[in-house]
Amino acid sequence: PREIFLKDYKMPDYYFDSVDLSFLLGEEKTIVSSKIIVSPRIEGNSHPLVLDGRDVKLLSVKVDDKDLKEEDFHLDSHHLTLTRPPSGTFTLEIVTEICPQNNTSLEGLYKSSGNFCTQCEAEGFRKITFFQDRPDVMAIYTCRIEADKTLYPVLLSNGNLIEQGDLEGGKHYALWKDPFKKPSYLFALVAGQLESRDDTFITSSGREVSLRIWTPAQDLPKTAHAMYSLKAAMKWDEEVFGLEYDLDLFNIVAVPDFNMGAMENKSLNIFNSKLVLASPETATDGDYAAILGVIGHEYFHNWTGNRVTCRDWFQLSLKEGLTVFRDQEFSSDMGSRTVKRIADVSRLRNFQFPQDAGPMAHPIRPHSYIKMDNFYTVTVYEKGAEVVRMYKTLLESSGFRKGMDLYFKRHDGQAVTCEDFFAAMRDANDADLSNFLLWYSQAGTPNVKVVSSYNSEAMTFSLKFSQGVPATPGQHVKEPMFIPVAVGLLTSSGEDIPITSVYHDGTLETVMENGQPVFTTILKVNKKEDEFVFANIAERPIPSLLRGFSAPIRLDSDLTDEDLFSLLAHDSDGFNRWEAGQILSRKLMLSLVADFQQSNPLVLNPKFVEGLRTIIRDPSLDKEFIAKAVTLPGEGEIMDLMEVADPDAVHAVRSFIRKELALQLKEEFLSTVINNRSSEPYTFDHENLARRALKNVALAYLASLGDEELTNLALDEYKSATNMTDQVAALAAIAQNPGLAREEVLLDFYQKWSDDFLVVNKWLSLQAMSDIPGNVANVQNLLKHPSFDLRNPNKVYALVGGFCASPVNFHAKDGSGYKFLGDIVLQLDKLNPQVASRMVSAFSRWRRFDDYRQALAKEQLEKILAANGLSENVYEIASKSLA
Ligand code: B3K
Ligand code: ZN
Repeated sequence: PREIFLKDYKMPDYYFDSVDLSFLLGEEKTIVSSKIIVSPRIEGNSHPLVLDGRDVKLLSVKVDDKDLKEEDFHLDSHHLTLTRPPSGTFTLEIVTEICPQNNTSLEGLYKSSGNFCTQCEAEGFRKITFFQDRPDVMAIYTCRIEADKTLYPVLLSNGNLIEQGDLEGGKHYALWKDPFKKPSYLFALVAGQLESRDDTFITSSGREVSLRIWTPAQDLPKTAHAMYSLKAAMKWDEEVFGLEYDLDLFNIVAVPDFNMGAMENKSLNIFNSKLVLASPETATDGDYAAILGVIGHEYFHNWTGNRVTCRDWFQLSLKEGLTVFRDQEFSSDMGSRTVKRIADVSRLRNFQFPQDAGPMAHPIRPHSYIKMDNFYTVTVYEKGAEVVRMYKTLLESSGFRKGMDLYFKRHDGQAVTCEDFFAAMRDANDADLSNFLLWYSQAGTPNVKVVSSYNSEAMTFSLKFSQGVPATPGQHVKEPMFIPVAVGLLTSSGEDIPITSVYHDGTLETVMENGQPVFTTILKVNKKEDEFVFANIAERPIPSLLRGFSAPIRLDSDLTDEDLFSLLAHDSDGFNRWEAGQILSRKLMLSLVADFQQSNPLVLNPKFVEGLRTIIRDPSLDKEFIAKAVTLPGEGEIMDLMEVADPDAVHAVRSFIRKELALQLKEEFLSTVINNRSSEPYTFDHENLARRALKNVALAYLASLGDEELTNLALDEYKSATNMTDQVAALAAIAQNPGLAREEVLLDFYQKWSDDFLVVNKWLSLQAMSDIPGNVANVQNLLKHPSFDLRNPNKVYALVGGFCASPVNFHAKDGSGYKFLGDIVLQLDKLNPQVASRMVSAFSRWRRFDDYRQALAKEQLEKILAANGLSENVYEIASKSLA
């Protein structure tokens, strides 16, 4: 396998001005013809034209209407090379044959539930025809689709429908033209038996846009929330960024077999069904929220990704980090900003921080890759979004908007780089962003330590920061980063202290806004050691550090437990109020883990219990916030903080605290369950989803005790549930403990929902993630269950992915979990390398565990690497994990 480097980027020698595609969709094979107008980038250049192609059979190739002579081209398994193309602009016509029916990789053209669909990002277009399959080659496309009319009544592609009609032999055709230039990765085609939910949206300039969401007929009733989400996203992008939709038609198609969540193909978004279909009976609040976010995300790509795209795949975060940031902001504005921030930061800590500390660590703009698919990561996406968020923190909303406006003004219709985005932000604001670009090139999560001191005579309060970025593969020496730290100061009774001026680098900076003191200020930490001194501070304050999680770092402060309890009770920054509780929880869990390892008795700090009791009882707090605040950090997050990760100890401690809280806060949890029931029909609005979230967290605590009374309470909740949120929450609560109740309710749930594959996936994943001892055998059996299918990614993510997310069973000391995954990865790799590679990633942190487990995991990685015909996808993850 060959590694590709950012530093080797070269502009293409040829551009494609227009691409006319024609598809004859058949049951055995599909014939693809393409007619491309090719121009040399530099007039008179005589470079060969290298086209990418994979698993495509070449039927013919013509240049300017003449068959190309054998000596003028060269064909190998990955390329078609025109060795002596004409010197000026010319017409290239290629005919290929492909077999979508046998394409289990789900990239290129494939079949899902009898329908044809495509997935081209990143490099799937080359599985359709020979092409310069790179994002800096942008062209105007037409697409003619011909197929059997009964089997494939609906024929869709990008842009506008120009022509359609019937043909002989029961066939029909459609001709689509996309007026916008695009790279091949945004091409899409869908053909099948689908029906649409139709609606319209009037843009701010008065253009009427037809909106259509396509699914099999029986699923149409479940598309209402997706349509609502789409319209909300269109309106939000106009209001917040002044960005309007640019065509008269916007299509979304839902397909059950899809590697990722969704794809932003120009005007023809293709979605994994689970991110479109929802009804109160079958989808949870979590599903509703995910649909809102992802429908928004793909729609927002129309500007950040499609109108302005990436020069090369190393720049992926240019569109993904930015678009994730945009979808996060959208969801915040549609719900609770604080709770959304908490959820996003938890995700970052649980998944991205571990990646940044492991063998696959890479900067948000990687320096190299073997297989690009492996770099659609939490680092490129979620850390990328944090980097975009820091611009907004530094430049404020209005400055950020100016930067966005300039970015579109400069680059609409272009394929650009992360520096271009940076330059637009800087230039629009005349800002000094000094070494901010290091966020794009340095991997690893910065460690920042802060020491505070108060000087009562001078009435000053000092914060001394020191920072360091850990070494990561290929990057041993790091430079100090530019870190915006949002800080507020609290009095001992919890009030915000007005901030007027801060000394830094020997100068006194006034931080007033409109002549008024501020309550939060942004400290720009950008040296290895950096000190900031607040002036006019009349008492020793409690600092509220990194408000809103203003930078993706690990912060270590000298706050005492007393300070943290005070922040938990009073901080005016909702995020930091939650964070204070989390810091306390992390400390508590780590110290109990040490006790557990030394066989000391486990005792829960009563102050911690009282802190949570106050939160639960506080009627002024948002219920969803309370639900988050009483949820302990995940086991992965704690293992990530340990010298040697000990899954058994972490699991035992987390279970102990949960049970202890359930016992000591039983009255509070019981009344929470009782007071938050509702007989009203389901609505997905903040008040109701917050109510359900809190009730179900309380129920889970209570049911963790496993006694009969509380199990019966959960059973009653299960039986009386009128929506999936409550039903599956009650099921999960009961299923925490092995026993008859668990078995019965799991069986009942399956029998109720066996016809709904999305609900069945919840049933699979709930069992897969279970921490009941020896669960690997149960998961093995589920592999053989009629509802499971190794070719469907959602099912693999639910069952195999779910299993690997359960630390105790995946990391079982007998190696059964590792062996299970090793075997499955090899089977999966033959069908779908992208999915196999996502699964093998569960091994990548193997060095974090004890020697015994290390040996077992290593054995599996070696077994995988030794297999014949291993995909590049799995090879890259497995070999880098072992390196
Ligand atoms: N851009 C797509 C990702 C496709 C990845 C294919 N390996 C989804 C998204 O981020 O919107
Ligand atoms: Zn995206």
